[in-house]
Parts: sequence; structure tokens; C-alpha cells
Amino acid sequence: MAAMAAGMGALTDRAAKAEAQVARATRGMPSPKIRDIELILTQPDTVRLTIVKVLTDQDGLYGYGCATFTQRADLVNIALEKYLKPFLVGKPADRIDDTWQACYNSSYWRNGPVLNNAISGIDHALWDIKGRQAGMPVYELLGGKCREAAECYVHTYPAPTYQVAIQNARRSMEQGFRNVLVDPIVPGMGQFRGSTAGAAAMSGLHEGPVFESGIFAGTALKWLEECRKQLGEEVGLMCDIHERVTPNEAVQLAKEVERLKMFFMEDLLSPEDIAYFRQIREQCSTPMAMGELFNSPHEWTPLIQERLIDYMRMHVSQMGGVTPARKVAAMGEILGVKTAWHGPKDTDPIGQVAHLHLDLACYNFGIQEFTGFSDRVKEVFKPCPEVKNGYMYANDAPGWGMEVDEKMAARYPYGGGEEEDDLKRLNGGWSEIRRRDGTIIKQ
Ligand code: GCO
Ligand code: MG
Repeated sequence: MAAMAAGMGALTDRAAKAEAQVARATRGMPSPKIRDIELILTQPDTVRLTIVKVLTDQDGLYGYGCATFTQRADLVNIALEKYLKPFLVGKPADRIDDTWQACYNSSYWRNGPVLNNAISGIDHALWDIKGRQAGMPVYELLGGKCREAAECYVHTYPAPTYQVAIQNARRSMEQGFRNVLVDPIVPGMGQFRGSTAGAAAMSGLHEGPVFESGIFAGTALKWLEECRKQLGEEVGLMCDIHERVTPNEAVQLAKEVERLKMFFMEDLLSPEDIAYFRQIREQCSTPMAMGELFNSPHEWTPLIQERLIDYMRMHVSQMGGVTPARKVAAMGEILGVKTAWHGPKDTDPIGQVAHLHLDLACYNFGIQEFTGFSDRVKEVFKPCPEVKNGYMYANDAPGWGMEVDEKMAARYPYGGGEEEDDLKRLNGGWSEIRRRDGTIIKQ
């Protein structure tokens, strides 16, 4: 009995000491509560952006988060307004992972794009708040810089021919970029990324754009051979197949381009076919990049665990935000997989700057996709990170180091931007592209 009492005493002692330690550490930082959650909905360019603003009960302490899912923006906004806002108002604003876990479990069914984007908006904002509270940029909270800046790659599309792609690549290389994405285009066939513009001249048994994967796969090889020949051995060449060939065509293409020493081949397979990565790995060493379409740990975990990819390309807001991203990045470091966060125009600038902080702080950073900040975007998001000589630089302001000009944002409402008729009609959703016989294709 005496021994147990002594043991209990020691435990109570240690608990009291720990409590005193926490109190000392946070004495200067009263715990902020979430007072309100606002949405900043804006479309300065061609994509609908959803920025979450989390306001705390401490004057002037707030944070911004990326919740942009342009094809279903209105659904994410409802998920935030109707579900996460009533769930979170009044809760602590300084318990990031705890809040993430609570939101993730609050819908019971989870790991989907709409709810993950809603959670991401809150999650990014809490990291911003933490940084503002501590007076530090988020990359410092993540352990500090592993590098001075993040090396970027840029797109060469839209490019109707490989000659135009090579001209675009040369222009980027003159600006200091050492890595370019050269996406093959088959003149006359439906393009992708939701664009039905330049409707296909290829005839089919139906109206609308036609796409045949076999023709595309064959063109891709010739296109990449030409780009490598004309741009030289030095430049990093990426190619985004965008899940548009069959698994067998993907294995063949990966083997055929091996001699071109690609930086990576992206989305050779669709998420439903990721088991074929084993065949690709067994047959060639072409670097694989995959992940922008992933929403669930069940998708990225096997590919990282078995070292079946070289670059994780997740779209951070589709994973649920910075909190899961930094955990998966750490898993990748242990297993030799680098980060290459998905950074198209439909990642809003808050999301882009969050990538940058992860890029600076994660040892296994690979490369950062950079699609530019237009003048209109720079009117709303201030300041956008500086990009020079192919590198993106973070500032050292607290949090994300970015403010959102809500007045300017309001000047660019959803649906007010320049977008193709289909995108306007479908509220940012994508129209269909079909094979000759009318079969819908993944795009
Ligand atoms: C990329 C992507 C994009 C997507 C777009 C979807 O690698 O940048 O493939 O181009 O198509 O983000 O909305
Ligand atoms: Mg892609």
C-alpha cells in the first residue's frame, strides 16, 4: 500500500510540474477561441476560389485558409457555413490537430473532396493564427528552413503544337526556370482540364470533343522526344498524362520515355488503377509523380509505403490541409518519396503560400508547380510570393505572410470571371469528353 501511495504521489507531483510548465510556456499567449468563420468567395481569374477567414476572440487575431475546389465550390461553401461553422465557433483556435481530428470525424463518412476542402480552409487558418500569435512565419513553426527558396517548374501549355510548347519552354528557361512541363496535344482531339474549347475536329458518333487514348499515347512519345532533342539534356522535363491512357498504355509509355530522362511522368494512371504502378516500377526507372486526385490515406499510403512513386503530388486542400500534408511529407522522407505539391491555378494563393512554407521546411522537398499570379490575383492576395530565377521565396511575416483584400475580392464574384461557356453554365464543373464511340473518358 505504502509503495502505491508513494507512486501515486510521484505521479501527482509530475502532473503538477507539467501543468506549471504549460502555464509558464503559454502565460504570454492567452488561448484564443474561434469567434466567427467567414468565407471570401472570389474569381479574379478563371477559377472560383474559396478562402476561409477564422476570426478569434482576440482583437486583430485571425487567419486565412485555402478551401478551393473550383469544380464544386458552392458545395464546399455550404459544408463550411452549415456544418463546420456551428461545430467550431466557441472552440479553441490554438489546438490545430485536435480541431482537424474533430472536424474529420464529425461527418462520420470522410475522406472526400468536398469535406476535405472545408476542413482544409479551417486548418490552414489555424496555422496562420498560430504563426500570427507566435510572431513567426509558419515555416518556423514547422521547424525552420531547410533551404532558402523553393525551386519551381512551369507549364508550357496552352500549346497547340510542340513547336509552340518549345517556344514557351525557351521563354521560361530565359526567365531562369530549369524545369518545364510539356504536355502533349493532339491537334483536332479534345483537350483536357475541363476545356472543351477548340472543339475537336475529330469526328465521332456524337457531338462534342473526341479523345482516343491510343493516338494520344503515340503522340506523347514523339512530342517528348522532340522536346528533349530541341531543349537539350539539361532542362528538367515533366509530362502530365492526366490519367488519360489505359493502364497498359501507361506501362508502355513509362518504358518508352525512360531514355529521355524525364524529371517525372505525372498521373500516368488514374486513382482507380494505382495497382499498376507495381508493373511500371518492375519494368522501368522513369520517375513517377502521382497524387493530385487523391483525397484519402488509402490512396497515397500504399504508393509511398512500397516506394512505387518518386513524387507525391497531392493537392493539399484535397487532403484536408497542412496538418495531414506535413505528416505524409514526413512519411515520404522516411521512404524516399519527395514532395511536389499540386499548384495549378485552382489552388488559391493562400494554398500556394502554404505549399511554399511546407517546401521550405520539409527536408524531402522535390519541386514546386508554379502557375503564376495574375495582376488581378495580386490585387486580392497581398503580397504574393516573389518568384525569381526559377525559385519561389517566402517573406518572414507571421503566419502565411499574406493578407486578403476583401474589397478587391468582392469586385470579382463567382461567375463574373472570364470562363468558357460550359464552365459558366456548370458553375465551374467540367463538361464531358468522349471517345469516338461516345464512351465518357476520365479527364
Ligand atoms: C496540374 C493539374 C491541373 C488540373 C486542374 C484541375 O498538374 O496542374 O493536372 O492542370 O487539371 O488543377 O482543376
Ligand atoms: Mg496534373
